[in-house]
Amino acid sequence: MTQTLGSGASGSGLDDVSYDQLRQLVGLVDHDASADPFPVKAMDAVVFIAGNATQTAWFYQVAFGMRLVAYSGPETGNFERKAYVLKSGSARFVITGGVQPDSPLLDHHRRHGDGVTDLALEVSDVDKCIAHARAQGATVLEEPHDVSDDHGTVRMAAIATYGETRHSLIDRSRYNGVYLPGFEPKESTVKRPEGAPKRLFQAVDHCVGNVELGKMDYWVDWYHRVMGFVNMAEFVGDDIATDYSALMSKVVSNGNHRVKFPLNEPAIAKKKSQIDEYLEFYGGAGCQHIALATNDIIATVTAMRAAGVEFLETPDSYYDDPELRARIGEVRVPIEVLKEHRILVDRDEDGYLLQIFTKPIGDRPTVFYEMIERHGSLGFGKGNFKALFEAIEREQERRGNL
Ligand code: TYF
Ligand code: FE
Repeated sequence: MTQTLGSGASGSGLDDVSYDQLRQLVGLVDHDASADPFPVKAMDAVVFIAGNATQTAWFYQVAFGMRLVAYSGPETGNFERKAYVLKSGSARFVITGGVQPDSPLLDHHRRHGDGVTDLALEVSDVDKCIAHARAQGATVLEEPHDVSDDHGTVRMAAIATYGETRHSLIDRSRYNGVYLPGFEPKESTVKRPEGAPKRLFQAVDHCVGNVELGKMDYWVDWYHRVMGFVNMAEFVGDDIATDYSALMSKVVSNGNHRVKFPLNEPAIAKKKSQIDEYLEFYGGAGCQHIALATNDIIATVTAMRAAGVEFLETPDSYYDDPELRARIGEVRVPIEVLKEHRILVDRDEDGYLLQIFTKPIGDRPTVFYEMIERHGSLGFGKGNFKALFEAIEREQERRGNL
């Protein structure tokens, strides 16, 4: 199959990722969407509010190797805010920031700091999704409406999810502009370093939400009812939670696993939960981390480190553990190479994955990133949870929040 997903109708060719590539990158499964009450095609965009969108857009170009493709702001007739659209493969980020002092974006930023305001979803039928969501009691923030320009028409709407986060629903099947009406094409002036990979990641793999204590099951049920999402096998239950993780976690996804949303809540454990730290500093529930799928995590991490990105440290003991070595077996590089780059590895019945986590990328200890390279595994690195959570707790302690 050579069908292309998630790049919209506007593909210049540069950003296209084939269905077969995506199947490997993010772990797709077969699914019949015809009976789906809320058919979701893909993430349309991860939309951020930043205290300084102009500089944050620069960060994603330099440190994450993303390509600037579009812009909207005072120069294009939007006097209230600036918005920069960045792409890497099928992944699209939109960085927004307030220009006028009374912009609601700045109020949002005052409450939450830099963070994700919208996990926008590409859907084939906005009206059908909204009718179903409304019948299931979801809060409709924007009714279905058309927006048009010379490049066609986009139909869109929005519903509320956890905290002040929203899901915009976007049907861009009748549109061939660069992003949305109101945006103009804009090219990066940042040059890719010599020898750097063409792009550092190809797709959004999953977007994790942190919700308040006791609310995880509410939101899992909400994604079942409102969006027809299904449970994925991987979860952190009571047993693991109190021993070392200090969190509980379940994963919901759309039918073919293209869109995966793990949901965390704090657990009462021996130490202050990393989820409580997030909730305190974000000011409530919100998006905790975005996992980005790469087909060469070594090259990706090398390029990101060279640009100054800081990753969590994994101790030597992780790599020297004979139990880990026995469980992991052969992977595409020697364990010594993973150790050199501090990349984590996990194996399950379907295959293995390589992953690494950045430190929080903003001023508040809230949003961070994961880079993930899948080789058959459809999981989230359950075997790494202990080592990972210990690394997160070391950082929490350095911040004085443990
Ligand atoms: O998305 C996941 O489930 C993994 C592991 O606070 C994880 O990336 C889970 C919770 C968390 C940090 C990472
Ligand atoms: Fe993750």
